[in-house]
Amino acid sequence: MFQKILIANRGEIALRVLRAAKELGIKTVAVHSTADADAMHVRLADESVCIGPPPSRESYLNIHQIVAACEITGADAIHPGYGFLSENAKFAEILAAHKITFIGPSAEHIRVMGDKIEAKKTVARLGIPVVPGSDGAVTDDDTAQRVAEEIGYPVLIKAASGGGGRGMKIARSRDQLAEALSTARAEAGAAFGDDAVYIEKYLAKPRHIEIQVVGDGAGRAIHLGERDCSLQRRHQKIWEEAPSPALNEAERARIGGTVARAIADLGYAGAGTVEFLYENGEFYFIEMNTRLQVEHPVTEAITGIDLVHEQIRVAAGSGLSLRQEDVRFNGHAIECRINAEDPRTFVPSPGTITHFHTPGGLGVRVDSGVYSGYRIPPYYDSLIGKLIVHGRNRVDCMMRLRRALDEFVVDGINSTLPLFRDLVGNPDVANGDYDIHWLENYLADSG
Ligand code: MV4
Repeated sequence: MFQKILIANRGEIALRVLRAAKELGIKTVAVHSTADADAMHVRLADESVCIGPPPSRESYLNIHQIVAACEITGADAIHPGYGFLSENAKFAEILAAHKITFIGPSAEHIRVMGDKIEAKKTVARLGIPVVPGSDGAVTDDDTAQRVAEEIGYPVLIKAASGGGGRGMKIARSRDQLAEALSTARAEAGAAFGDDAVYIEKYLAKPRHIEIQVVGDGAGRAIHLGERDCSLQRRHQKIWEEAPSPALNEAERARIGGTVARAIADLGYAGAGTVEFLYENGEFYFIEMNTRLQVEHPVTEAITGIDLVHEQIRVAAGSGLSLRQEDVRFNGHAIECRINAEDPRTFVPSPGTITHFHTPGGLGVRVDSGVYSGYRIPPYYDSLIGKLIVHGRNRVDCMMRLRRALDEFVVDGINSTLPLFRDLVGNPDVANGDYDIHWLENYLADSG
């Protein structure tokens, strides 16, 4: 097992990883920018190293500084958290060259899943259902037209180097296709330095359902069920829950089994998420994330499994702590992302939190790196905490969530708490009756 882990991140996720390391008896090293000298992750770590000025590219994305911090402190391994360097194949390679363990999958698996065309080909070969579309990149109008006629309009043109919703264009009919293709290619080239695009059937009202997996890198993998992340705005998830209100036990076992088999065959190491669109009872792969995700706690709540423990174990060569038959799903969990933003316009609201009080009690977890008197710097994302509530079933979970939201106090800045207080009282949300467009329609209608 590792003696010392460096956490190449900040905020609530840095605390999340610190806690898991401490529980395993592993020493921790925090890194921070000059803007984060007062941050909780710096206070809670055994050691800390300042790695640069506030802008991320000079600190949390600065590979040389992070490797140097690792060598100075003698850390054996680096946990990247999410965002920043977590899905950077080059970073994983550089660490390998320095004999530092990257707590995550191989550089090769990160690279394959980062190229959305390669990812889709790879998972399709492994038996995962994908969205009907082109076999690979499409460059000419004739091929685009042939594919579109085959799958039927509307079609969606996506960038191979995109992901997370960036660089997509819809063509609703043949006369829109050529322009959509050339615009998509030009925008992809400008945004990513790669103009490769591919075509898919456009799904009009899907849910976003993702499967959590963990592989041991040696041909074994388990799935930990799904999360429904359909409630989102501009590709930012705000509410995630497990299990999905849309799936039954048989559907869960079937898609979970398919995904776990595929991830095992791939030889994948560590935690990963396979994202699907779900419409009319069918799953369609869209992307795979090769990192721990923001919303991982809802899976932890319903399985009782510590995902960061499993990541560390696998990276250290200790293997998974459990088999598929040991995984049991218990009750229902919902996560609300509390952002320092205006609850209607979502404009960021950095500044000093004058008062911060978190809810507690049975089934309530708050993951946050902030405290009363903390000043949120303007340089990073606006997540200030996550409220995760667990109940014996969805109704109990919603009752507890309403109560926990009532207790939560964030003063001095704007937060998205009022939005969640509205959402828990909404009949569609109460019924689990929503798709990926629901929240944007709701915000437009309630304006
Ligand atoms: C789609 C789609 C409809 N049809 N693909 C957006 C993010 C990227 N990961 C994939 N995305 C979508 N791909 C087909 N074939 C609709 C979306 C989409 C979406 C997906 C998940 C969560 C929120 C979304 C919001 C808008 C569009």
